Amino acid sequence: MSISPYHSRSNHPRCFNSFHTQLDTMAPAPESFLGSLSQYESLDLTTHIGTSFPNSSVQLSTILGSSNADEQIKDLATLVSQRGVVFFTKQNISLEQQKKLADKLGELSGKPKTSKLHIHPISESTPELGADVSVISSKGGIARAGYVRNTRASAGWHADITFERIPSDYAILKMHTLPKVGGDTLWASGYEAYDRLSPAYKKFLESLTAVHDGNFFVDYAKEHGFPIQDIRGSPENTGSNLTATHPVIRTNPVTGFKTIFVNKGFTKRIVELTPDESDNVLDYLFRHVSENHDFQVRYRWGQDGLAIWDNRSTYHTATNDYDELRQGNRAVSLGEKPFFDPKSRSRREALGIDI
Ligand SMILES: O=C(O)CCC(=O)C(=O)O
Ligand SMILES: [Fe+2]
Repeated sequence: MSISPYHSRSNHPRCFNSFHTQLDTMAPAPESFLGSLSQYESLDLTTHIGTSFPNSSVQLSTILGSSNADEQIKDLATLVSQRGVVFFTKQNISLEQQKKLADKLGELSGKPKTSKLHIHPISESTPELGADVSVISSKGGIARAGYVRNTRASAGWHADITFERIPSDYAILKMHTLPKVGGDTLWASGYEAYDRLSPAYKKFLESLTAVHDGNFFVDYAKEHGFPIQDIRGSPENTGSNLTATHPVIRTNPVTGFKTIFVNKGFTKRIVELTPDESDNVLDYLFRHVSENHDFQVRYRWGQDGLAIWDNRSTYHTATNDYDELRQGNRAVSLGEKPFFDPKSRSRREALGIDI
């Protein structure tokens, strides 16, 4: 059963203000995004982002081994791209299966054949699991390389590895070690961030490109004495200069929706603007994402909880409010070279959402 604002009559977004008096005038609910996954219990955690499969009887390891695995994984990719992030409870999936799933999500939703799992530039710091897995740890490494204590929590908002010429489509994080309380993760919707802008501002942003820079990882590697990985999952992701230029508004090829594609973690400069103008626009967009809590979802992890997100059209940030060990493993898949299709539609346009 699915409990979703888009699927259930009483929660249909068009009806929020008028449900009791105007049932008869409601537009039909848009199609479900679940496809073959509708056989499992799921619920949407907020209107704009986040769907959860709360029952641990739903195991991704079983889905991977099922006779219609490809159909279910393709539907999962669609669901993740539509809802931004999808959560699973108490997963027994192995690391090898997690990597396979990350690769298949993109493969079955049309990524280029040359796009494999990402090898993080500083993954040499965790050689024991394989270069295509990132350990996400409170002790150090990838998740801590850019972290500065005593800055605002909102400084942490990012999408993964956007400094790559071929950045990520999907990422899967499974948490195996958690503090008793704290260490939540938040995600925000890039689709809804775009949809909240005025038509004039949308059009302005659609003409721009931005530089994304991950060279702080190079500094971190130097400081800790390990080399930079210079071949990173795609023939285009090579070398040790971790910068790329991408469109500011990007089309997600799975949904066809427009999304804002700049993030506080990596985006440094809008190419077509003066430095002052660029700072001003980027500051506005970063605040737009971090200050609109009505297109964010906050997730409290449970033991062996797992999240899958679409890095093309969401942002995320961890919550640094604990001091025990917190650890998980992440697999990041590479997608397509980011593009903007001027004929693509926004999520609100396509789904007829008007709340
Ligand atoms: O620690 C977290 O909750 C998220 C870390 C992160 O940014 C990631 O896994 O990509
Ligand atoms: Fe991340």
